[in-house]
Amino acid sequence: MKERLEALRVEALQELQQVDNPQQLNDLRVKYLGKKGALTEILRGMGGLSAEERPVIGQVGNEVRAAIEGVIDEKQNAFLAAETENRLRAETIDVTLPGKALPTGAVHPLNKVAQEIEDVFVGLGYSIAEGPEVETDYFNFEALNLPKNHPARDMQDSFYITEDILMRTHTSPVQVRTMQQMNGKPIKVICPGKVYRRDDDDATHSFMFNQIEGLVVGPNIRMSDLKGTLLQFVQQMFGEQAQIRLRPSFFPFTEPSAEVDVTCVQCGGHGCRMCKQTGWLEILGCGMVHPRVLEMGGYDPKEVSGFAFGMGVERIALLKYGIDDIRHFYTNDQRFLSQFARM
Ligand code: 2NL
Repeated sequence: MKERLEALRVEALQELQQVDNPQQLNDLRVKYLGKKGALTEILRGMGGLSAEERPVIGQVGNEVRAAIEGVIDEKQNAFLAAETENRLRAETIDVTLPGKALPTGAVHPLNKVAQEIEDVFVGLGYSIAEGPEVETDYFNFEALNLPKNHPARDMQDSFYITEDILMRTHTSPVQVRTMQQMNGKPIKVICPGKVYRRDDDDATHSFMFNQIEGLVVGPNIRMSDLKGTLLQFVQQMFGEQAQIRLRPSFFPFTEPSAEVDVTCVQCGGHGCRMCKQTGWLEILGCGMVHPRVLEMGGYDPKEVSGFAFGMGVERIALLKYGIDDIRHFYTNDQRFLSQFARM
């Protein structure tokens, strides 16, 4: 019996050496150590042994079992270790690999320039006011001193919805609404937004464009306040070297009125193709609020005065980025737009 046990040990250990997967290992465990396994089979014969032989054979049986179990555990651990290593290898991330560049969006250049303009005036203490794009004749024209048969009210020039309702042609109606809401109190607002005019589109005109108007109303507001404000704006927008000049002009809602030029952004004022050798570029219109407009806004022109200005965002953006055609802003060509993502 002892010889059979020793032979079993040798056979089992030999066979275990050949094992190369967990399934095989488990099959051998059953084959040698299971309830109906080879070792159990041999030890079943212990009933026929003498009292002296039984403990000796029992001892050998335990040793053989321990030896086989030992090798099985060893193999088992080796399989486990290999499996863990494979899993870790599969999960390993090389953090030094370059990342994938994801396509990112960017703010449209017009919105970017509008934001910059707004930031300058917010920095000067202005509030921002918005209003409807569909307006009544009263807010768009009448309250701005453009009487019923004024040429600017020509049906040919505006998008009318009914005889009395139209797409606003400037953001001034927002300022009229602001004046009426402020009940005679001082005002310092800018009004950004889309405006609509029946123009044929070309390099410098569009039936829809973005305007920013400003309005300041209060005691002793002077033309010098207007000039200082506009110089501050222009220098923050185009650089400290920028200068302005005012030329007399006419708007029905301001008196006096002026057109404002900035020193050419291309040549700095020496004269070049961009400024047609004048050294100046026109950037906005302005003036002192007409007394009748103050009155219709609920203000007493003997008590307060005000200045106002209006500029086209497209025009400022064209100058700032040296773009030659306003239609680039609306075509949405990615080759054009993506250039502003990095600026
Ligand atoms: C331009 C010129 C201007 C105004 C807008 C204004 C508004 C009120 C009262 C008086 Cl409520 N004036 N706005 C004044 C002067 C010029 O815009 O060339 N815009 C593109």
